[in-house]
Amino acid sequence: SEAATTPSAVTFPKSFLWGSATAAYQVEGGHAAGGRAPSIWDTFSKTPGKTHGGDTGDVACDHYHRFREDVALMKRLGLNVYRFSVSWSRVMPDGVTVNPEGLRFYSDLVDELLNAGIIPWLTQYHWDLPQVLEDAGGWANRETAYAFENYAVVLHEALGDRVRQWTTLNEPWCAAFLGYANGHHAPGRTEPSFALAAAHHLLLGHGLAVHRLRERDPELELGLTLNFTDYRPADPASAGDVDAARRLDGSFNRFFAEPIFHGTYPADALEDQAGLWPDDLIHAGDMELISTPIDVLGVNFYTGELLTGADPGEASAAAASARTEGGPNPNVGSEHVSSVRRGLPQTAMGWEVYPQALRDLLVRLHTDYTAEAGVALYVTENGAAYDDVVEADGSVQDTQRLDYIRRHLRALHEAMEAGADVRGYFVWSLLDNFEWAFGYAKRFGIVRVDYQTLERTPKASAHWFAGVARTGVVD
Ligand code: PNW
Repeated sequence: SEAATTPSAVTFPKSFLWGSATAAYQVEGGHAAGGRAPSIWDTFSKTPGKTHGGDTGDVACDHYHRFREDVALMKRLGLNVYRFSVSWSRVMPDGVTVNPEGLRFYSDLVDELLNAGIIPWLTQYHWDLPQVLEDAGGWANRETAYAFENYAVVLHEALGDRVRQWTTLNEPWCAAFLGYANGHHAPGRTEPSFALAAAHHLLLGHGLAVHRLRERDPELELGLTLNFTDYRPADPASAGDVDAARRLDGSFNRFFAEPIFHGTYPADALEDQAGLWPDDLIHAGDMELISTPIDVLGVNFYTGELLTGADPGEASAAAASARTEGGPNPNVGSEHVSSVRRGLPQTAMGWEVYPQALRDLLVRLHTDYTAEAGVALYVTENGAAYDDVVEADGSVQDTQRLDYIRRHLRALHEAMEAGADVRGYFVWSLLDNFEWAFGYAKRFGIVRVDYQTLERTPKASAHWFAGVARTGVVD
């Protein structure tokens, strides 16, 4: 009703989808259940010194055994859609042979979601490559792209009758550059040329899968999810700062968007990375495959950064310091770029809260890429880690997280008013979970997980978000 909304409340279209997101290795646990074999994240997390406190995803949120409870929880919160990823090594433990018991888990999950009236939104790859494929060279090996295509077909055969929203990759930047250049992520390699090979083969795998799935099923909604950071020069009058922002925008944002939408790597990024690209990496026809038309671009957004190139005295890896905790520079070809704080409030990850950047980014993506291609935008991840406090009554009053989500939804709405075709929003994450190298120390959930009892407790942000999903109104 009118009276219930404040004058500045914003209202989203009825058709707008409200969801939450997770990823297999971060929530499932059940690491050896039902014939699952190790992925690179099992290996990496069990390598001393790689994750906070040696945390692993062996148990995680035990979603593998508790998915029915988690679906019921989403239903109670009134969410329309659930973005989950499939553990490749659960479904194809040796990378080749299909494991029916692994597939059954996802089939049961999908049925449970559909019975609850929740749309299943499947991500094929959220960083957990089967270890056997890594042993054969991982994403640096071109064959992995073809294995990924076969994996797409296996999933589509088993789930395509019920799953219509299909994301090939989540954040190939992280998989390639944190995994193979910076080493903060599995497989923990630190070879710039491997990272570039991995990036190309990830994109190739995406293209092969989209091409193949489109042939099999023209009505499927196909896409991928990229992570974007809004990079701006700290001092717009400084040529060094302007160049720093251009470089990271090139190697992080445009590096993936340009091949997908325009079939080329950005010329300036290629120049910055000259001498680092392996010979003969790009075969004839690759770029056509990579730019196979898609329907949906998923956007993961957390922060915007100011950059400076002015002080080469600062460690080059400082560019990503807040996001990777050091290690070799993940931004291959962009040494001597570092980030400058805006002085804004930060989340527990050290990421500055700057919602305006989400509005600007969505408008830019619409203008530069998606409008012309007739592609819909979804924010497939947005959210924040905070050091939550459990009150005496057991509740979690996570007002900072609630405020983070509220402000980003308002920015998203502004982008829609400016013409961006954004059709849904997924909060990261449904549950507190295994935050990669940060282990269980960083909590992103709108639902608290007690890692002793595995009990789930919706936080204040979850109750608030349920209201948004029900009314479409953000106050
Ligand atoms: C994303 N960076 O990770 C992932 O898709 C999620 O699995 C993760 O839990 C979430 O964001 C929160 O971190 C990122 O360094 C990791 O730019 C690193 C970066 C960005 C996203």
